[in-house]
Amino acid sequence: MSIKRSIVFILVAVLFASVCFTTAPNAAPPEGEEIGKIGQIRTANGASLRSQPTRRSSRLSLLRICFPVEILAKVVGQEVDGVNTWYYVKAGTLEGYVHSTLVMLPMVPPPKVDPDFEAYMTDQGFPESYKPNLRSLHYKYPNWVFKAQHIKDVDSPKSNRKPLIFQKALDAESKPGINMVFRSSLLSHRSYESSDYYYWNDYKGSEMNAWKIYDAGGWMGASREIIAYSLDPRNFLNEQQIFQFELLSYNKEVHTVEPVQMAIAGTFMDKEIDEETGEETGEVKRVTFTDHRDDTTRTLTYPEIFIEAAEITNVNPFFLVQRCLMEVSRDGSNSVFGKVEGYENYYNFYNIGATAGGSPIANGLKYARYGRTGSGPTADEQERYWLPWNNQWRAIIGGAFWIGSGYINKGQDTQYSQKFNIDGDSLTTTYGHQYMGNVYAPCYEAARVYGMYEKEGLLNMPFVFKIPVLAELPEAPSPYPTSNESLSNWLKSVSISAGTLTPAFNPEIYSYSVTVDATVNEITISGEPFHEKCTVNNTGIHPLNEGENTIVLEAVSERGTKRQYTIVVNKTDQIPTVINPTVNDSYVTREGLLLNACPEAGRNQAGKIRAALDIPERMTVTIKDAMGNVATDETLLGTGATIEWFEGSASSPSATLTLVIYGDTSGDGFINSDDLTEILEQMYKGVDFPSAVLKAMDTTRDGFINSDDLTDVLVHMYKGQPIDQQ
Ligand SMILES: [Ca+2]
Ligand SMILES: [Ca+2]
Repeated sequence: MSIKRSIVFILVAVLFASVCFTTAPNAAPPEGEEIGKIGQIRTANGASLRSQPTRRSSRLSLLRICFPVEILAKVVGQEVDGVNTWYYVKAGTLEGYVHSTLVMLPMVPPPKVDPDFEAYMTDQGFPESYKPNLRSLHYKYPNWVFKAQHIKDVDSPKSNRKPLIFQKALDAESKPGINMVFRSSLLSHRSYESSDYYYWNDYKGSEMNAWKIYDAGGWMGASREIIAYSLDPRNFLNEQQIFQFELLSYNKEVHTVEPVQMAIAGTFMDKEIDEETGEETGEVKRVTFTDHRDDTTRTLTYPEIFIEAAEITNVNPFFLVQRCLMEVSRDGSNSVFGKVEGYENYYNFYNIGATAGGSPIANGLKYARYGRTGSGPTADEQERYWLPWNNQWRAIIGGAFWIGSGYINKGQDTQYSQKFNIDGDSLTTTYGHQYMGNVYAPCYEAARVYGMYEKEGLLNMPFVFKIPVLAELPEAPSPYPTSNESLSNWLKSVSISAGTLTPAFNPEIYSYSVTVDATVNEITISGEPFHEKCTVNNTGIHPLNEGENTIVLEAVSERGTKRQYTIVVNKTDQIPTVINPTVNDSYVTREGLLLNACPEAGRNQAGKIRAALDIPERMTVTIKDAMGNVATDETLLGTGATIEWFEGSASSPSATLTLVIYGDTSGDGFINSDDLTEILEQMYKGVDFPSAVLKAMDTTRDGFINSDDLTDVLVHMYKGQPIDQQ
């Protein structure tokens, strides 16, 4: 370990220990062999990031497949499956231990240049940014064949196709509803577009309310970043993920009998079994059957049948064998022995139609014998899929037709292209006809297929990889998003201490104006975000100059993205005239209060009060209830309601009256037990109330709030005797 790195290590350790001491248990940087490479998680089930190199230690995070990890050191830890090597890694912002078998290490470059392979790559037209990993792959697996698929833009003329630009493919694949991630995905993998993310539901506390859920499985829209990562072929040029590009159609040059023989070695399709002893006889297994095309009797080995299936259906025979073994296992299941009662001599090598429920195998054999209708194959099924599958040869070839018909024989002959149907020359609708919504599907499929070949020791087979090449790729491969921070930066409300926002506040309107008069020297602005981890800059007190004052509220998401709400405060030179308000109809004004609005007589209704006001020309009156909401004529007002006279567009009132209804302390316009409770709280607990409320509590007007006032309220409540309101 270099000195520099050691110092960094110690600093990181100190920071980590001091910052996080009270939270999760932390990994401590270990002594160990320095690695300093970027690997990635290779297991479909993900990998636990642990605080110590043991499975018993606490789990800091679950890292999903393909998550990049910087391997800082290699250490000895708990032995798992015979391996005691663990890596100390940096994964996103976290550091901890991962068992070494869960990490795919970067490829090793070849020791020297291979001029033939260089010429081959140039001939194929691979961009430079593809070449380093292809060199490493070729060095380790010289039998592998890499074909460049130059992706064409569907919008260019058919006769003169142009290369598809990466950003254009990304735009098309980023449209809502095309690519999805599962509900436990990192926040940076989820879309925050308005069609996918409901920012206004965040405050309800459950994040599930905040995303559009596409089906019962809880799928959410994928972020542009994870789509870019998944779409950029250069991210998958390692020995595992390259299986996203495995050619699933037949390639005569490499898909020959010998490798298929390798693929089925040791399985139920390999050697004859002695009926008596149950032991293998050493004889290669052969199948004798009637070829329905010319009614001849033929005998073939299983590898020969799979090659014939490939020749006839154009599906990769390795893929067919792999699909077969995945479905019926290496020892075979009852789907392939032709001995199930009622289905003797019927076969289903890929479990097609073996729907769950009841017995899947019986369902599959029912399909083999009777087709979809369950009462005998239709003419179409006989023609297209060779149903009924009444011998092994017909079942393997007919099933290959069935498998190939959906995607492979329509040109979508890689896992990648079944997910991203971006080629303009595709036989199906470009950007449509995508097998799955799950944006991670090609990664998982590649891991599964690679894992199987690896386990069987078949990685040296001559696989063909059809690798898409897009134009104008970003210089560096689009990175795997690792952040788990929110992007929500919408404001729920904005309040200002003077004037009125025009238009009224809306989280998706970003420009407002406010007019204030010459008496307003400063304005206080506050903003409340929807998301608890969103912060707001530029709130607080702003001094005002005459003319336009621009204030930009900046809502900053947890991840640091900003959303601006601009408020232009226009301070005029107007100085509002101060007037002495007059109210008719036996309402009483005293010391800024409006009195005698007896609730029993309905005199506290806003419309009735408004009708009694004297409103000079050029003035308007705003009436607000005790909560500060603008009242309509029907609103019943209580103590604390305000009546304000404004001159022209002035923001400060020329006069203000505050309503007091003696006995109504809660401000709702009724005198009842709520008010009694408040009076008791004031009397016995000294709870503080606004001055208008304190006035309303003193029904006897003697300057004290005591049992006399309480009696007035009780007598009013139980005997209906009005409280004097004058
Ligand atoms: Ca009340
Ligand atoms: Ca009193």
